[in-house]
Amino acid sequence: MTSISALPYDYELPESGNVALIVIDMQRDFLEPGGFGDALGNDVSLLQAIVPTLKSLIEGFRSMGLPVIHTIECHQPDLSDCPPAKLKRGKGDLTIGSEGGMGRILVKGEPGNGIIADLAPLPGEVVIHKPGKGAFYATYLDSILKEQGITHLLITGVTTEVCVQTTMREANDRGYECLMVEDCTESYFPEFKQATLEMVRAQGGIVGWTAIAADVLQGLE
Ligand code: C5J
Repeated sequence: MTSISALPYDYELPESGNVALIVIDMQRDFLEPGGFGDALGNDVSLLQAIVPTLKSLIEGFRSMGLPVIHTIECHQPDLSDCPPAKLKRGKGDLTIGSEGGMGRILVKGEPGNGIIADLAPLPGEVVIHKPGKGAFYATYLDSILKEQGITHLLITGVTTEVCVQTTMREANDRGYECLMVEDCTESYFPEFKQATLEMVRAQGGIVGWTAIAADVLQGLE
């Protein structure tokens, strides 16, 4: 039994082979100056700050032969997979499909839609293209995890209160034991990150656990 020091109490893994690292939406448009997040007036340096720690965690998983699964929030070029409600949300000039600083916003294959170079997926790693905030909605993620016998998910990426939290809640409802890695997730709004971490682990871990990356790596070694 592997045990990771976590909140609200230690997180236990029956066998290390049952765990996957989920890296949510570490995309250029959310993290780089000139991208969508920046154009909306957000401070992207907040999100960039987690990259070194997340990179170490990803490399730790790779060195242990454990699966790393990446996600990308994106839509088809004709936006046929974008619900009208999502498309018309917000009142700014830039919306999904608009021409942004790094190509069309949230459109599959555009430069800004890709994962940042520092965290580029390795050949053979699963990359889930997701039209929703959660990584389970309208994707094959659940089948891929089930095929590989994965029961435990360590969840990272951006933004904490949107795609990361939605994915963790979707996973929890599907029966996965989930842990959010505190220093490998970030929000443009620090108070939203803090609130998310607290609500996840409240009431005895109602959605799951939280822990820092160093404790995750120590527990898995
Ligand atoms: C957002 C995300 N915030 N990856 N996407 O729209 O959290």
